[in-house]
Amino acid sequence: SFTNKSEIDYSLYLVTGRDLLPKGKSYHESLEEALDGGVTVVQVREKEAETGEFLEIAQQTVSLCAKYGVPVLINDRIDIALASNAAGVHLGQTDMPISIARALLPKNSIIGISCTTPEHARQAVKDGADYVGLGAVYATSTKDVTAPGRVCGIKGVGEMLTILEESKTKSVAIGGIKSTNIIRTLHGSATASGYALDGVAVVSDVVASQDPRAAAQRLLQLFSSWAKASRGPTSFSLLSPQGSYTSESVVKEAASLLESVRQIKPLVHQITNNVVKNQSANVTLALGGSPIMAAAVEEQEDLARVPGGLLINFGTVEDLDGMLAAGFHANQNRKPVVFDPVGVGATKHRRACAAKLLDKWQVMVIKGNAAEIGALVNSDEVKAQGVDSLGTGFKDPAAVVRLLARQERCVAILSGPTDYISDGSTVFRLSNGHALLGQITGAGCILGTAIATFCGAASMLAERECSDDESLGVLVNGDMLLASAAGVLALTIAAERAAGREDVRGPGTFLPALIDELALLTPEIISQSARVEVDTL
Ligand code: 3NM
Ligand code: MG
Repeated sequence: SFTNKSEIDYSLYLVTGRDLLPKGKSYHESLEEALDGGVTVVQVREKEAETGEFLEIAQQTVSLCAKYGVPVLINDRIDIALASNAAGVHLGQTDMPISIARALLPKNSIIGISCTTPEHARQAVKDGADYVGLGAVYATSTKDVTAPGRVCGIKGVGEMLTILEESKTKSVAIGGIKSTNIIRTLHGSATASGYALDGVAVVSDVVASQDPRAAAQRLLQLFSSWAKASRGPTSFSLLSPQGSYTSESVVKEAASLLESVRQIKPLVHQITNNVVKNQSANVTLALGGSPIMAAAVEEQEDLARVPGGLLINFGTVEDLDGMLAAGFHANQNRKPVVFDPVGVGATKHRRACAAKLLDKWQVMVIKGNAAEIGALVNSDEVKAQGVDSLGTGFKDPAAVVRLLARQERCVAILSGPTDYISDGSTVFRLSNGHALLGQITGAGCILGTAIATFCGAASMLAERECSDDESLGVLVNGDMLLASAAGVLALTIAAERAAGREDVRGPGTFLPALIDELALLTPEIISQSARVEVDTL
């Protein structure tokens, strides 16, 4: 048995499910292959078996797992745990209270409990649970989680992690976790200070597999690469390298990225609003990218396989299902997802849609004006009117973008007379632009387009430069902080130049001139005109 509880590795926690075994694979065979694939903890879960049968399965499991040095926990049943000499139990909210289980079991037994709500998590900490199972993260058919509030989502897991953080209570997430959503689950649930899950618990992804060894290996490999990438003090987003930036280096890289955009011609897939579709496509073309405006759910999986960037702009909040699917598939393919939550503070509906999107997929960049960013961080410092922001902004804009970046674990951009860009640690302040941008519709939207274009190029460039799969990023490749800055600089510098032209007499002549100046932009112009300041934590 296991005497040192603190050394238990929760990375890949297998919950058994005999009813899910594929035809022709025995329980023993499947379990042994899964252990061989790297499972680190096993919970025996038997909801139908009689006591005698449950005990027999538990005993077999304990002896097989002992060969692999893997601890076994028993679902619900203290008596079975005692009789099989298991390492402990896993309890549900309606099972034996932790204190009584603790009194009945040998000293050093492991006791874990399932939590769905922050209240459950608080109680688990109070009761001294050794670890908690957080979920259901996603809907699953393995267990009935159809009751309202029973699926907590990635954000729900994150809320519980903030409660566990102080006591450093160990945790795994459970419910619908697969190799296709594990990275997103781990990254998206980590707290603003980086407190994260200790592992993931799965049933069907391993148990229902014809090849449980490969299924376990895949999950463990993904978990490990995420855990490795997320270590370190400046890794809130994992979207920028842990290096330091200077204003010179940012300008130099931005200029060079323009060259890359023109060479690579990234596909920039945009699901955007009807007001700005045409000008967004033209901005993409002018920069050197290749626009596609495709919103149907059915085409998202195919489009996501084409490298480039994805922009989701919900200015008229249509195509929500297409947006959900697009971001999900982009995540699968490590394609950067740029989110422009137009007018998110304006209505309850928009807030709900944004929450849905941000829970479904991992965003790489969020861009908004003061009212939009304020709504996303629940600040009422800045008031909104429709999709426009009123007033000049925040007292401490740098702190606000840093906060949003940490909250969503992405790059956050606050646009305005000065644009603030942060990955949760570094903040860039960019001060190019022109007041005429405020007089045309969709200036913010085309800023999103420019950012997505540069992010697409940066990710494709980085992917080409990767010599092997090992050095590929877990979420996306390329430096999304720099790419975001490059996109903002390109648009704002082109705006300055357009506004300065003699033939531009107002907003009507400004827009076509802006498209021209984007097309005429060169790396040299960026180098000469960019105004960038860098703050590092
Ligand atoms: N407990 P799969 S969800 C056993 O939310 C279990 O407490 C859950 O199975 C909870 O990995 C669940 O196949 C089933 O989705 C997880
Ligand atoms: Mg139970």
